[in-house]
Amino acid sequence: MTKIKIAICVIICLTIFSFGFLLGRMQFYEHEPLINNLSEAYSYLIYGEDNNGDGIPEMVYAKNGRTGHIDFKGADASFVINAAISATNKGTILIKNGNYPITGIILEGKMDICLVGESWGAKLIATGEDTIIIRIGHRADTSKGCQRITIKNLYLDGSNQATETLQPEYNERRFGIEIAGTQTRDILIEDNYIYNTGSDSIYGYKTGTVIITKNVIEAHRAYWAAIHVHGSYELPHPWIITENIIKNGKGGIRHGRIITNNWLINITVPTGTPTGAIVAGEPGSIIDSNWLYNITGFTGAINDWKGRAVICNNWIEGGDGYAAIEVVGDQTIVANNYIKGYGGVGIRLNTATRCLIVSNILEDVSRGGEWRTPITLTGASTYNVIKDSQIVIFTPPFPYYGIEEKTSIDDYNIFENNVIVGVQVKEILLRGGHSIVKE
Ligand SMILES: [Ca+2]
Repeated sequence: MTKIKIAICVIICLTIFSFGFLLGRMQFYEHEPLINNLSEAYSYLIYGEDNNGDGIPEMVYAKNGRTGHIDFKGADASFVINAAISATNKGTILIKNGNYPITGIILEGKMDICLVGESWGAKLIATGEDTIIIRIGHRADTSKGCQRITIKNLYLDGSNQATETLQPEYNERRFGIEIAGTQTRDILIEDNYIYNTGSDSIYGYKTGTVIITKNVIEAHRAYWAAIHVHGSYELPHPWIITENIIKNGKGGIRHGRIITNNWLINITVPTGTPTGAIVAGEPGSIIDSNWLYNITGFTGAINDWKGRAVICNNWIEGGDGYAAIEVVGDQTIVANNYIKGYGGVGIRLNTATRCLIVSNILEDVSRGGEWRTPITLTGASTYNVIKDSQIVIFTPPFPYYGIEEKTSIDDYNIFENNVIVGVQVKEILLRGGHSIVKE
C-alpha cells in the first residue's frame, strides 16, 4: 500500500510539475514568441508594436542580439532599421513579421550584412511615390560601395510608388531594390516576394557580380524589366539570374550573363531597344531552360542582343510579338528550344551572321497571319546554319513558307535536315543567290 501511495504521489507531483513547466513555457512563448530561440542568430532583431490594431506599428524597435537591449526605437521604421544597419559590422538583421512603412532602407559602405525577414510576413511598404525600398551602394560615390550583402525572405510592396515613365538610368526612384556602383559586388538577392513596383523591381546600376535567385516578382510596372542590370564598359552586366518567377506585369529580365530556369508568365514587353522578355548580356551569355508563357509586346520573348549567346532548352508558349527568339548578333547558338502557339515569327535572324540554329521545334507558330514565316532571315543575315528543325503547323492560318530569306542580301546560308509540315506555298524560300538547301 505504501509503495502504491508513494507511486501515486510521485505521479501527481510529476504531473503538477510538468503542467507548471508547460504553462511557464507557454507564457514565455506568449510574451516573446520565437525571439529568444534566435538570440544568438542575429545582430539586431527588428519588431513593431501595433497598439491600435490597424496593422501598422506605432513603435518599431531594434533589439541588440548580444546584449538584449533595445538600442534604437521610433515611429519611423526606416530610421530604426537604418540605425541597426549602421551599427552592425558583419552580422544579420532579422525583421520580424509585420508591416513596416518604408521611406528608404540604405546600405552604404557596408560589408558582410544579411538583411532577412522572419518570413514573407515581414512586409516593407514603400510610403512615397518615388520611394526606393532598399538601396545597396551608391551610383557615383565608390566609397559607399557594398560587398557581400544578402537580402532575403522579405515582402517588398511598391503599391504606393507612381508608375515610371522615364528611363531609370537617369531617374533613380521607384525601385524595389537598387544595387548601385562599380564597387558594389557579391550581392545575393534571394527568396523575396516583390509586388507592384512603379519602376524596375530589382535594378542594377554599373555593379559588380550579383546573384538574383528564387524571388517572386508580380504585378510590376517596370520601365524596362522586373530584373534589370544597367552595365558599363568595365562591368558588363555580370549578374546570375536563376529560378525566379516573374508574372502578371510589365517587363521580364533585361541583361545578365547567366539567365536560367526562370518562369515568366503573362508578361508585356515594353518598347525600346534592345528589348524582349529576356535580353542577353554581353557575348558569352547563357539563356537556358526558361519557361516563357504568354509573352506579348514589342520584339518578343528572347533576344540575344550582342550575339555569341547560347539560347537553348527554353520553352516558349502562347503570346505574340515580332519573334519568339530574335537573333541580332553574330555566332549565337539557338538549340533545342520548343516554341508553341506563338503569334509572331518563331525564330528571326535579323542582321545575324554565322549563327547555328539547330534542333528547335516550332509548333503552330506564326499565328498572327499567313505572311509570317516560322523561321525568318532578314536584314542581311548571312553565313548561318539552320538545321534539324521541326516546323509543324496543325491549324490555320498556315504560313506561306516554313523558312524564308526575306531579301537577296540574306545570303550564304545553309539549310539542312529540316522537317516542315503545314505550309501553303513552299517549305524553304531562298532569295540569296548563294544559299544551299541539303535534304
Ligand atoms: Ca497601429
